[in-house]
Formats: sequence, structure tokens, C-alpha cells
Amino acid sequence: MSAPGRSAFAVLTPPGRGGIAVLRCVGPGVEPALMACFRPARAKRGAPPDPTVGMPTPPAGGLAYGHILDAEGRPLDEVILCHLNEPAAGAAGDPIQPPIFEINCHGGPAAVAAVSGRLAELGLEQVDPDRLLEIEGRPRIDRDARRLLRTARTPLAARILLDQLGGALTRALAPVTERLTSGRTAEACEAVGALLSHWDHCGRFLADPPRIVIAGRPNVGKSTLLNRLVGADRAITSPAPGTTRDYVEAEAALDGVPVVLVDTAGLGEGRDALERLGVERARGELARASLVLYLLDASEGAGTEDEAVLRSLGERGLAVWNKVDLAPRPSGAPGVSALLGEGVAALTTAILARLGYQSVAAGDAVPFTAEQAQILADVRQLARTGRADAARRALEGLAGGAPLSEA
Ligand SMILES: Nc1nc2c(ncn2[C@@H]2O[C@H](COP(=O)(O)OP(=O)(O)OP(=O)(O)O)[C@@H](O)[C@H]2O)c(=O)[nH]1
Ligand SMILES: [Mg+2]
Repeated sequence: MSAPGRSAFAVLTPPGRGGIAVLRCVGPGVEPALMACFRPARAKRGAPPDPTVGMPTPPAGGLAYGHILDAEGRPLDEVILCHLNEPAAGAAGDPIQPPIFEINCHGGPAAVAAVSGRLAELGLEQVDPDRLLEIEGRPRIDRDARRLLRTARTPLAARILLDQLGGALTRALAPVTERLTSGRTAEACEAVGALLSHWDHCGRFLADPPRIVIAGRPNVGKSTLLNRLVGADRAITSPAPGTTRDYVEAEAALDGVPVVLVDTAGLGEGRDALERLGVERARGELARASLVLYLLDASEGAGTEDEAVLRSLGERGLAVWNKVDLAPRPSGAPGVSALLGEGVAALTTAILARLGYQSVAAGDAVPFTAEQAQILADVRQLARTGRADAARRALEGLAGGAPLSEA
């Protein structure tokens, strides 16, 4: 929810070294603060801003090059100041936007600290970027999409989030509200059900990438498969059994779907204390996994212990034959040569199918946070039990401005 009268800024760029840092400033106090500290390059050099009049800031939609000055009128950094409000904002029917400016200054920590310090001195409160989105008065879905876009790791994830930022999910909620209002409860439930299925087979993968653990006996090729799926030489491989001791975690994309892959020590008795510790860790990873690729060596076949582990994993286990370049694939489970890459595309398809992932079309509405999915499930439950008004209010909470984090 926008806090009227509140003025704040956030550093949008990550800390560290870089060419440019971006500070976003929001609120009614921003323009007076900038008039007191920003000197456009076209203004007379050396002229400190007159505190009673100040220097001009760019008009809505405009940019200005110049300097941020300290209280004595000395330059703190060279900047480009952008006035981000739409020139036509405030026209009839438009929501009134708080003033929004962005300062592009140099990216070094000292430059950012100097500009931030000056803004704070002039009364702007420094907040984190998520909080600033709330102060801007952005609706919940918009804020969540922007927050996740900051960390989106694959183009597919970014594309789906961008669709939601562009209004796909919000637009899909309007007919649900309309049906709830006009007593067409069954149709409303059907529409919510369609959204929940998009969450289930796509959105939840964006919110929380599945953890896929590669396990199996020593030397079956687990580390080689991790490297193959990641597309980089991440884990040490060798012909000697017992190479991997600790688990190795790597981010990867399977057909564009973000996942976390985990390579583990080979399961078995363990020849020494160190190996036994590795096996213990591997077992811990099995328990945490969304899916376990249980790797078997096609040239050796499966033993009773392999079958016992697979049985204990149930639906979370997927048997995979490796080294099919050395021997024919023994059974119906997917077969690969992690070393040569054979069968890896089909394995990727099998993994995504087992995880329940299905692609969505461009522009489809996809709930993409667990909170959104929970609210939609509540809406459906309320509607089904004849509480259409409560369902409508819950839906407004999803589309509206109330911050999730403060709920
Ligand atoms: N021919 C063939 N060799 C493979 C294949 N995958 C792995 N290897 C070889 O098998 C040996 C063991 O591979 P790793 O990936 O280190 O096996 P691991 O399961 O991680 O072994 P530990 O960490 O010791 O449990 C290496 O020499 C690999 O090159 C494959 O598909 N075909
Ligand atoms: Mg290994």
C-alpha cells in the first residue's frame, strides 16, 4: 500500500564494483530534495543551488545530466537524473502516481555511499528495493513479479514472470470476480482451477526450483552426469570408486526450467571414516530431494541393494541406466551415456515429466508464488462452500496492494 507523504530511496543495483549504480527515489519529498542537491550541467559551474529556489529537475519523462552536490555545493558524483513519471499521469481515470526519480551514479561503493548519504541528509529514508515497491503503491502481483525477476535464472522463467508483470495473471482474475459477483460460482471455481493447474505444472518451478539429487553406488558415473546436465566441469570424476566425498550442488536449466542438481558420494559401506561420512551426507540429500536420479551402471546391472533404495524412494526415485555405450540398456528405465551425451535429451524430458512440469503458452496466466497459489485455493474453497463474498474479498487481496510480507 502506498504511504502518502512518505519519501524514500533504494539502491537497486547490487553492492560491489560496477560502472553504474541506480538509486530509485519515490515520494513527494523527492523533488525538493533533488532541487537542493542536483546541479544540471547546463547550470553555471560553481553556483551552489540556492536553497530557497533550488535547481530545476527534469520534467516527467525527461533526463538531465549533472552532479549531486554536498551541502557546500561541492560535487559528490556525476549523475544522470531520470524523472520516471509518465508525462500524462494524473489525467482523469489514471491512478495518481507518487513522484519517481532514478539517479544513475558511478557504481563504486564510495560513490553510492556519497549519493545515498546526501539523500538521507535531505530527509529521504533508505529502504530495500522490495519495500520501495510497496511505497510506490504497486499491486502485489507486480511487486512479486519484479522481486522474482531480479533472481530469474533462465530466459523461460524471465519470460513467464514478465508476462505476469505485463498483467496476464491480473487479467485472468477479473472474470473470476465477475462470476463470483453474478452468482456463477461453478464457472468461477473452474477458472480458479485452471490457474491452480498452471501453478502446479509451471509456476511452482519458478518460485522454488526443484532439487534433483543424483545418487547410486560408487563409480556409476554420477559426477559425470552432473557435469553433463550442468554443461560444465563442476564435479571431479575419475575411474577410481569413492571420488566424490562431499555433495556438490549446481544450478542448471533443463529445457529452460531452473533446477538445482546435487551430486553425492557413492552409496555403500564406505571404506573409511571419511567415505562413511560422505555416505551419511548422501543419505541426508536423498531425504531432501524433490527427485532422485538413481544411477545404475548398465555394464554391471542392478543389485538387491539398488532395488531396496529405489523402493524406499517410491515416487521420488527415477532409475537411470548409465554407460549404455558399454552395454545395452537392461530395462525400461531411461538409458544414457553421461560420458558421450547419448540419451541425455530423453532423460531431461523424463525428469520434467516426473516432476510434473508442463510448458505454458506465451501470455498465459501463471500464479508464481506459494502465497498466490494458497489464496487461489482458499478462493475456490470459499466459493465451493457458498461463501462467494468472502471468496471475492480474498481474490481482491491477491490482486490488490496489501503487502504479503506484512500479512
Ligand atoms: N564408458 C563410460 N564411462 C563413463 C560414463 N559415465 C562415467 N564414466 C566413467 O566412469 C568413471 C566414474 O565416473 P564418475 O562420474 O567419477 O562416477 P561417480 O559415480 O561420480 O563415482 P564416485 O564419486 O566415486 O561415487 C569415470 O572414469 C568416468 O569417465 C559413461 O556413460 N560411459
Ligand atoms: Mg562422483
